[in-house]
Amino acid sequence: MEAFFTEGARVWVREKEQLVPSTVNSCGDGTLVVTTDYGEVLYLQTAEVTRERVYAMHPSSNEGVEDMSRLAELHEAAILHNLHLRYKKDSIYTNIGSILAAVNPYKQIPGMYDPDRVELYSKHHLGELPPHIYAIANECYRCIWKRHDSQCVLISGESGAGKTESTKLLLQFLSVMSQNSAGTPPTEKSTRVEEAIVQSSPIMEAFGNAKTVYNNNSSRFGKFIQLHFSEGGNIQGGCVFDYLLEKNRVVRQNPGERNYHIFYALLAGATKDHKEQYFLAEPPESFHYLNQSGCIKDKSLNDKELYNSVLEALKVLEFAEEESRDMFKLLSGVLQLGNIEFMTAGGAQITTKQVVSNASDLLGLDCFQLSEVLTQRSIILRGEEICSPLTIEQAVDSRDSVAMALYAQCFSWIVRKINQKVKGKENFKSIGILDIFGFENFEVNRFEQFNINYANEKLQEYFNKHIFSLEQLEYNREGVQWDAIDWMDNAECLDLIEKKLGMLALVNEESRFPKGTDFTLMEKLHSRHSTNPYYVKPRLADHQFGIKHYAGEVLYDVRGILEKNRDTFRDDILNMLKESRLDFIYDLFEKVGSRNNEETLKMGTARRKPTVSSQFRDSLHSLMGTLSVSNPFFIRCIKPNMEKNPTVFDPEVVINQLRYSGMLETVKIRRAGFPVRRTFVDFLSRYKIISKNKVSTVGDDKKKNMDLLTKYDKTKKEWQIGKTKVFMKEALEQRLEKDRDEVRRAAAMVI
Ligand code: AOV
Ligand code: MG
Repeated sequence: MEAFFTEGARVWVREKEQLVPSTVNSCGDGTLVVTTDYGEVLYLQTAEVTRERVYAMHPSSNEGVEDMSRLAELHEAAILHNLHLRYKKDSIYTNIGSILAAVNPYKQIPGMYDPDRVELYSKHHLGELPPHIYAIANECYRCIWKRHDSQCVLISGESGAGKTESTKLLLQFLSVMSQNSAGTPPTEKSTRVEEAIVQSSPIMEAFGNAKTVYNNNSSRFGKFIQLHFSEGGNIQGGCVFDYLLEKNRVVRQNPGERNYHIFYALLAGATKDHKEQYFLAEPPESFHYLNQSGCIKDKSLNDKELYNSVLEALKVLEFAEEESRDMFKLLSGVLQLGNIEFMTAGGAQITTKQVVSNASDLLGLDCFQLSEVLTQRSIILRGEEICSPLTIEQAVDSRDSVAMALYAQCFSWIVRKINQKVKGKENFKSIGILDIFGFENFEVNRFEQFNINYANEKLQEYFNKHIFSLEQLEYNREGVQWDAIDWMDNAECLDLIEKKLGMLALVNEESRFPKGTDFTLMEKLHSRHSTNPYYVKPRLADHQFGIKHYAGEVLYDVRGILEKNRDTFRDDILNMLKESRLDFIYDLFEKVGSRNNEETLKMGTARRKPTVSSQFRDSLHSLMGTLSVSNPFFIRCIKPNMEKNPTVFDPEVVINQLRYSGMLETVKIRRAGFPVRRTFVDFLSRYKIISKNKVSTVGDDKKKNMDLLTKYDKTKKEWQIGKTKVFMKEALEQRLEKDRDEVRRAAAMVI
């Protein structure tokens, strides 16, 4: 039978295995003409149009839903379409129960984050107002008291998806809640902790973010911010943990990318006097550390404005004037270092004497000593100093290692300073917010990407564990009936990376092995893992290995991995820095331990300190430990296109992210499951207040609870009773909470 659709009807059309939302243009004369929502016009022979190929869309899919667990049609195209519909209306947030999907709008949406929105969302329960990051922040805040435990918000998404912006919005909301809370007001004299925490963002971003091909403000370090709340609801203190700053960027950038924002900001914003004193009068193009990538400016980045906001933030955080000055001197010194050039004449010789002298001035170093360490290496052997000349390449490396060490130490110092400022009591509960560097797959991927993607893999594991495996376990344990859901487990990929004899272990083993090179490492990786389905041994490239990550296959360049992982720093260079006339520089390096001192120099036992990747692994594990004792909220950030464009919703780009993040399965499990659970006692004590007059007072807790739940939902669709707990859908909990609030409010008015 010939299919017939009226003009303007909304349909799903199956094209290349994928369902595409479309509108019927015409139907007749043997042809069905439709325009897809992604702009394509399709001509189909009506005789071939089967129910498989074209079918009417459910009205709910046409209107869009705020919570995807309410979608009438459940397939990935429907989820994609729902996000698209909402995106077109500037509704970038969509709920999946209490999980939030956030599509990056790449533009400011008017009114979206105004103070009155904070106010509004703080007064409503999750689900009562349209989805918003403030609604999640509010729920998280309330949960401290509702659940009596610490909370955390885990923000995931690939590079440029919007994690850091989301983090700032959460901080902003929580800071307002803290200020408005009924708790004891903090002393007014010094900067309030909330303000200091909010103001730490511009500083950390200036020093830790940079333009990459994926994101003009890409975080090149991971951070976990913990806010400590008092029982009265205000922030009493906080703590920032930072992870693995990409220090290589200080000396080298890929085409189209930039160094850390702060360098350009300094050059754009410093006063004339400072520019002269710090040798900054030349434009950014004249600095080797800024001109290698061909990218100095971007219209989305305002370097001068950033400089001013950093100065402002430094003031709020009460950095002393000398401290700020020392920091800027260090940055200027790094820029000068980059301009030191060499030529060969029986070993490397410096050709830019004036630049060395400028750098020494700024860093408080002895000019002669600096020239020496850059061109020759000296070691003390049995009490005697032995010098050997360096090649140009080695001289450049030593110059770069000084620059990187200065910058990395300065960054750690800033984080320490911020922590001193925001430190406070930790006697109640906390909210932690995790903002890491997103998944990356560049043309060339190195050690940094290996670690970044490993961290993302870990975060995905955490998500899977919470959303899928713990959930199923709990239903089984409590004897709750429900349909099991298949999900994509990334445990095997993580095993490949971090288990015993896994890739990390090999990298570390080879780093400790004195004769190890990048190529011996690659051979070992290939020979031990090439049969692993998650490992990729490229057919052609002789310097690459690959991993099939949850978010896609990435090839890594093995060259440079061992050196970066060892992260050794020459003793003679370290000693020179420790002799700086400037207290600031001296302090930065005072505690940096010597790695190659005499006793460890004996080959074989050298490099006892943990390698970069093993430190990173340990810090990730310890972070996971912290997270596992708090109640998690998840925000999944989604990039609508790869061009940073505010108008394009690229279905291919989005669907890929939905797939690898397990969005469809998440919607399914949220729909099938009962994500809210409370023990019988807990449930009763919380909702006793609304059960008065509604349920009989006889019977045990379980019976009383069942009575109340039945009053709310006779069909039992929204709740189940387990062995020790009540299980509910989020919507039912929201109704209970609302009624509880009303009763309490009414009671308060009577008094
Ligand atoms: P990321 O943190 O997830 O990437 P960002 O949070 O830096 O990504 O977002 C990238 C850019 O997208 C921002 O600089 C904004 O221009 C824009 N953007 C993101 N979220 C919003 C929003 N809610 N409203 C308006 N614009 C937004 V990386 O740090 O690269 O993984 O390592
Ligand atoms: Mg970021």
